[in-house]
Amino acid sequence: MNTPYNEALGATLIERTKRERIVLVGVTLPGHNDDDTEAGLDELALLIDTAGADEAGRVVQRRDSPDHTWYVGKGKAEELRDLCLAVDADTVVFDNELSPGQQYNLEKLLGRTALDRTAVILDIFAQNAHTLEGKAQVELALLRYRLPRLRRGAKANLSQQRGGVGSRFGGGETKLEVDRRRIMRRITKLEGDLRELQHTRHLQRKSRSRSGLAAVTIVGYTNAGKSTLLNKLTQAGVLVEDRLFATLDPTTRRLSLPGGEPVLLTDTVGFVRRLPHGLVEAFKSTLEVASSADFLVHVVDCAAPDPDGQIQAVRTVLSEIDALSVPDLLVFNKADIAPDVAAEFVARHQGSVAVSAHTGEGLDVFLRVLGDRLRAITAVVELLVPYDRGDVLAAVHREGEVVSTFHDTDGVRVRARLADASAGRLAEFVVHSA
Ligand SMILES: Nc1nc2c(ncn2[C@@H]2O[C@H](COP(=O)(O)OP(=O)(O)OP(=O)(O)O)[C@@H](O)[C@H]2O)c(=O)[nH]1
Ligand SMILES: [Mg+2]
Repeated sequence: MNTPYNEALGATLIERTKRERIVLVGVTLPGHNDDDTEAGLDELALLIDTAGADEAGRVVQRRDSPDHTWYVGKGKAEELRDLCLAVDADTVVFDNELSPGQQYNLEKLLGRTALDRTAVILDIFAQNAHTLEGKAQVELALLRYRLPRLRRGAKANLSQQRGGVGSRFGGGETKLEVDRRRIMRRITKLEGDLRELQHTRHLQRKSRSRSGLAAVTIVGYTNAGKSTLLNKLTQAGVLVEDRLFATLDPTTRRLSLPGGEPVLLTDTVGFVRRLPHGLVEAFKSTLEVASSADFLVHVVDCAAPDPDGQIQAVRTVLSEIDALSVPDLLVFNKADIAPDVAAEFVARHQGSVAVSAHTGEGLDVFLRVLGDRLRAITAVVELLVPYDRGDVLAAVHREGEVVSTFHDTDGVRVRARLADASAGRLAEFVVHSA
């Protein structure tokens, strides 16, 4: 496997020949209970499975505050070391965020790689990035994560020699200064590349908004069924997998609503609880498809253990990228396997709908509601189109929804719902806007 950031570190990655065995560690801090910690560890287990490793055991502890040196207490850290030996674990992963110092101390004590949740998420993103932009964004996030963790003289351990999740985040650096400078240069280069890619993306978006179509972006927790929904509605052929973060790069397809008005529907990267801030920062340009959309379709997995928590986590990320003000529609998915939960959530969230992107159940209602909601946010304008401008009339019909037409003496008076972009482009024919 060739991950993008090897180049930056001059490291050679060994093929993943075996699945790593990982011990998970969760700490319950004040304000949380043990169930929260277990739920966090269940999700971490899914994350490490997606990253290509197996859970070999769990350790939990309740604490008033993290220990400065090891995060857990000394006794617990020693217990962790014994467990690692007993179950032959390669790596330990904390569900909580470790400081570079804690990570270093733990690795010394345990004799194995110690990672946190952020590192695992970064690793999954690294495996799933395919486009130039996606790869650059992941590499940037990884290097920013790695920079404060570079250190002198730490011994390469077993899992580092084998490759795998641990090898890409642990220590093992000797040429400290050289590496640090090289990484900083690479970060600057990537930031420049990304600015350029973002500029291109803005130009593309501009030309798209000139098309006058409303931009609808599908958002939601990872594995909620966003890509399945896009595929079902538009035969987009986006990869669908029962794993986290299957999609990183946005895909856009044209979709005609029941009223005939076309919209642009975009599927993009999923969110997760405590999505590392550095990653959100690095993925700003990808996430812009949410903040710059006219409308968001928020897909929720009803079969997930805690749909409410997932809705909240998605909204937290949306607020981080300034997308909370974009109007949204909650879509409760997987109603085929969790019909009771779906019904309960629809009853609780006014205006929401239940669907199964898999069977297609409920999609007719979804499309009708989506059309209604979009109509409610697009203004009705009145245009006076001269009789010799059949092209303008055609554009109004193509891009908007015609409410009424009246053949007047000086041309056709058309009342139509038009997205702002269309109305702007046809401004010279607009005689009245509501
Ligand atoms: N039973 C059932 N399974 C579904 C439904 N929608 C999606 N799935 C399954 O859920 C899993 C995730 O679906 P995706 O469409 O890849 O989910 P996503 O939200 O795009 O996920 P990421 O791109 O990884 O964030 C796949 O195994 C799908 O087959 C549904 O309505 N019913
Ligand atoms: Mg997807």
